[in-house]
Amino acid sequence: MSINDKHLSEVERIKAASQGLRGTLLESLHNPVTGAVGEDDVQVIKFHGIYQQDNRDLRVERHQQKLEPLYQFMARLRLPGGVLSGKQWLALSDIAHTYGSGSLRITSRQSIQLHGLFKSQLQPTLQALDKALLDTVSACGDVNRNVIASAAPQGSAFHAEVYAWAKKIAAHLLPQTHAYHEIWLDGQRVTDTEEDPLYGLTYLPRKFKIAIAVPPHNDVDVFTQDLGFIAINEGGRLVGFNVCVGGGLGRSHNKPDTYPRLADVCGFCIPEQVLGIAEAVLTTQRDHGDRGDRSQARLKYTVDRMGLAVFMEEVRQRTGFPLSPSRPFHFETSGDRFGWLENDDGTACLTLFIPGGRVVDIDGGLPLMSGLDALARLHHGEIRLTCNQNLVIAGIAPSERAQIEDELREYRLDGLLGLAPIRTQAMACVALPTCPLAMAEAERYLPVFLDRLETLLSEIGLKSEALTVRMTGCPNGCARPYLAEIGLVGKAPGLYDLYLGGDRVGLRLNTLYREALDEEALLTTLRPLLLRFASKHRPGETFGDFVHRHDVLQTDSNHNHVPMKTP
Ligand code: SRM
Ligand code: SF4
Repeated sequence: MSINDKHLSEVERIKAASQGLRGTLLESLHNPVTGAVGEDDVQVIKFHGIYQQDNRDLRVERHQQKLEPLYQFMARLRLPGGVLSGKQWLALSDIAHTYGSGSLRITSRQSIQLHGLFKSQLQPTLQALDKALLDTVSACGDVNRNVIASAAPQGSAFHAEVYAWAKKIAAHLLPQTHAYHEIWLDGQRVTDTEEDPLYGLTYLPRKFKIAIAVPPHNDVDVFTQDLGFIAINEGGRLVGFNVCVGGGLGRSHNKPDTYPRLADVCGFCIPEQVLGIAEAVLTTQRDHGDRGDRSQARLKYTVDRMGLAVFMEEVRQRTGFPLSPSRPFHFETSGDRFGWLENDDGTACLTLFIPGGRVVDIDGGLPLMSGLDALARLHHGEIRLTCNQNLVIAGIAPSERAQIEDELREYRLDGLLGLAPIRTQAMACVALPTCPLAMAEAERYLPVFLDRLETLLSEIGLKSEALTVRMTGCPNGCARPYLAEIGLVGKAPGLYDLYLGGDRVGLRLNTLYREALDEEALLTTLRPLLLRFASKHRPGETFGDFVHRHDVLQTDSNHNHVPMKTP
């Protein structure tokens, strides 16, 4: 019996009946009785890069007033490689103020989310995005998601080549339906077949993610992707990519058959083979992924069920060529390097830390949005987003630099450059109030927790330690907490599971250390470990490596391996 002979999940029925991802969205949009879209359309709209949400802070109040939840939508951009022009940034800022919550959220996949859009604002929002040559096609749903690529080194010709491949892969794997144009832009029904030439009628069993890393930077966390490419630079030339298959982080509490898994390095390909490999891995997952149980549907489970060697043999048959042996590579960082960096071509880049990835003007606080708007107005180069939710003003000409420095001071953004590394290396997912799956706070609570952790580190003499802390509001792993030296995974309001022992380059998963701790318990648990680290660590050793080396952690799951195996 094949894996898909069993009962198909409800989402499979919805996709098959969606008429090329149209569903009944047009009717839903024009239904004045509710702020929501129809039940099936909640699934269909995701393929257009949009999620239906409600403001969870207001749930109880709305319920007491006998009102339906305050339905609102989040729109996520498709932005391969995370590159925007200054003009596009300004358009986004304008859209956020006109239709959204007045903030832009830089995501852990190098994209931007607009939150707080009401149903009636969706069409105008997507039309305004279209005018700025931006869209949200396939930013969510059971398709290939935003293709991400290292944001560093920002200015080299090598990086430009890698970025071009990210765009080519994204274009190659884009669904062909005209539904997006029809529903959001011009309303004209174009005759197209309902069966996508690549994805078929029911698309993929689950989301599919691709990244390209440019060593020595693993800012994309390449081993957490369904399919990862590691760009190989020989003599300054892009000679090809190591191919990594089978990564993914999502898991559920109390469901041991769900787990994070790092991808395996399966071999090497030349650039001209990349599109073929991406298509073959994607279609192997399309045909062999579990369509009955969505918690088992990601490619990592398909790989573990089939066996890596069998999976890769299927890929080989589809491409018609074998992979060559993988080439040596070396990662030194997975975080961002902040401040000014000179590029090969005489220009410079300025990487700015964006707290929680949230770009907003805070009343009486930092005017971050206005400041970035001012920079976008005067900057003629690109703006790049990083997979650590930060932002790079890229390609700054020497003549621009003084003006940019003036604006930084004017809007007090220069203050973001001098923060303690414990803050700038940290990451949190969105969580409350918009994420329906959040069990605890993350983005809003991380700064509070870091205040206390920073004080503790100062007391112990570890203030300048660039420890990685990643926090999520549930075990789905959106801020990639399972790679952090200290990973905090929400279990219930105010309670977090504590994971320890990740490295700083994304080669090792951390391990569950203690469950369901509140703030006090987290700090009292961490204190003796940090004290021991402060007095006993080897020169240059990180906290994650230290706890991993010592008998602090329990023996690990089978899935916590350094991803260097070849089939
Ligand atoms: Fe995520 C679902 C936010 C990166 C694993 N993620 C969600 C949703 C859409 C909740 C939902 O399904 O209704 C969250 C929306 C919250 C909100 O209000 O905005 C959400 N995920 C995010 C973002 C915005 C986190 C952030 O703070 O930056 C990231 C958007 C990325 C993008 O631009 O495309 C984001 N999500 C990730 C990552 C990290 C990555 O891709 O590098 C992961 C872990 C890697 C992986 O996929 O395994 C991730 N998100 C999930 C999962 C678990 C998937 C699984 O295999 O089990 C879910 C839940 C699901 O799909 O059922 C999820
Ligand atoms: Fe929501 Fe959980 Fe993802 Fe955080 S990790 S954004 S709480 S789904």
